[in-house]
Amino acid sequence: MDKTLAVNYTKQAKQKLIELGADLVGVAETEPLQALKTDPPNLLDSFSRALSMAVQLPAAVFEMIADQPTPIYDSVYQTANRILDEIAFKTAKRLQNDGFRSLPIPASQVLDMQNWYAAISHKAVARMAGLGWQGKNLLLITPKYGSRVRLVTVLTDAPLIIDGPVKNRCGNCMMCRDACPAGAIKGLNTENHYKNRNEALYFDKCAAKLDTEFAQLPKISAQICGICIKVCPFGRKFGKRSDGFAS
Ligand code: B12
Repeated sequence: MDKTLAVNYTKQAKQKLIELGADLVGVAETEPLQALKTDPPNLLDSFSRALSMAVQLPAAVFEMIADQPTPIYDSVYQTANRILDEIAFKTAKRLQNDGFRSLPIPASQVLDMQNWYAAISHKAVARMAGLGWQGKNLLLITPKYGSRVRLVTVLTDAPLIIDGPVKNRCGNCMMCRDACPAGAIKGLNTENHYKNRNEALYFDKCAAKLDTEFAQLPKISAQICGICIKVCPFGRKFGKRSDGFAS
């Protein structure tokens, strides 16, 4: 495919994803992602590109979270995963119809429950696709919605034009570290990405809080929390009118 054709094809593909319900879309090159642990290990071998997509979550859900996840957050979490899986499925089908090998990676499927690993990290893909940076909470932080997004990935060999990573904007902010109910966030910054989870988190404390405490609460069906997402200053202003209409 020549460059102009690839530029137009990428533009159209991204537009289609927005129409399908994605709020943010970006393209990463898979070559640097080969350093990630994937399942299977050769997952990326026949794919040169990864499309990353994010859907925003309703802000009011986070306003209701105080010190533990709520049943409404649990429901929104399930719905977002369904929407993302559907967008990824339809995208992979569309790219395949255009002659490109394409694989949707599930939004929230854990393959190794002991060590908490999926097929591939959506956050790493999203960061390389320019959707945001890796914050002190280890989550992807987007300039517009903060961490109030869920992510999905489609691997493909379509010659899409790649986007680049964006600069980390956490600065000296420690709001997620101070609010974490597990005391799991170390508060260290990274220019690119953490070498491993334990560089950013006391990872076992985070996983234990979610798995043995929050996931056991009534009407909570998964290892969710939401507190470091809620307190992050990025995304807090989004969805709030400033023209007096709502007051
Ligand atoms: C298993 C899992 C968990 C486990 C383990 C979490 C973990 N950090 O690994 C538990 C149950 C503890 C958990 C908790 C949470 N999770 Co979770 N989880 C997953 C899941 C299914 C797999 C994660 C995985 O394989 N991690 C492996 C590790 C090594 O990767 P990582 O955490 O991304 O960190 C590394 C890479 O990002 C790497 N990296 C970053 N950029 C680059 C670039 C290059 C080139 C390379 C080589 C590496 C690299 O640096 C990090 C350190 O090595 C993903 C979905 C998915 N497929 O990604 C969701 C996911 C990460 N979870 C998510 C969320 C929101 C949460 C919670 C907030 C719970 C909630 N929903 O309320 C907490 C937050 C925990 C935290 N602060 O990290 C979202 C994150 C969205 C976002 N905005 O970032 C995801 C992406 C689900 C989704 N579809 O949106 N989760």
